[in-house]
Amino acid sequence: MIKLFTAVNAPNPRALENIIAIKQIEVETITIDLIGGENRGDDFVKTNPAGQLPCIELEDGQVIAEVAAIAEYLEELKPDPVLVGNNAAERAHTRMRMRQIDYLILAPGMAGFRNTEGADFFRSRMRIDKTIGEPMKRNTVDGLVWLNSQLAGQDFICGDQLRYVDCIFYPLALFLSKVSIPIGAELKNLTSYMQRLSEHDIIGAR
Ligand SMILES: N[C@@H](CCC(=O)N[C@@H](CS)C(=O)NCC(=O)O)C(=O)O
Repeated sequence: MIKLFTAVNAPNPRALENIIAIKQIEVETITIDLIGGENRGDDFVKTNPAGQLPCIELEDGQVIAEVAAIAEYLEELKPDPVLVGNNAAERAHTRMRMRQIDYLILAPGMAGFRNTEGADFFRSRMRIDKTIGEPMKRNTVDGLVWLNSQLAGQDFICGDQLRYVDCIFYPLALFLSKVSIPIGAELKNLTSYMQRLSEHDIIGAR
């Protein structure tokens, strides 16, 4: 059985748990103490050299990190329900959206948080530079404005179907909105989207 290394109350682990639950894939769950730094300890870094969560370990011992890469793997393992796409063009579209969301919103958003409100927590884990925090947050807000425009007339990030990008974006954006970068009420397409996802029985639960 696949082993899932996860953590409580953390948005990237939550994103993968969403995908696994939607696809109804049975996994053995191993909870790592992220707050206590177990993910950065010698033992766990042997499993995932990136020292982050989540990751999965396959039956042959191979470890895969990065939620989007794991989502692609799980889609090949169990294509139904579809979370990447039904054909080559749909799959490319989903991957395009994931890259855009990562570059324009999630990467600057997490860097913004880690270098401001999160600095004391992350200082022992990575290089912290408070001068980059606020510019990163401003870039994130620009990304949110862009995403708001892209969501006009559609229910999900890739169109009218839920994709793994939604499973990832929602918990990350929710987390960032609570701790660091609120979503402006004027971004009506985006706030409606967040409301819609909060009503999803798996993604919005807890
Ligand atoms: N891009 C990675 C992000 C992983 C990540 O940032 N995980 C966070 C939890 S939300 C983490 O491990 N933080 C603790 C740390 O970096 O020490 C993914 O898709 O899995």
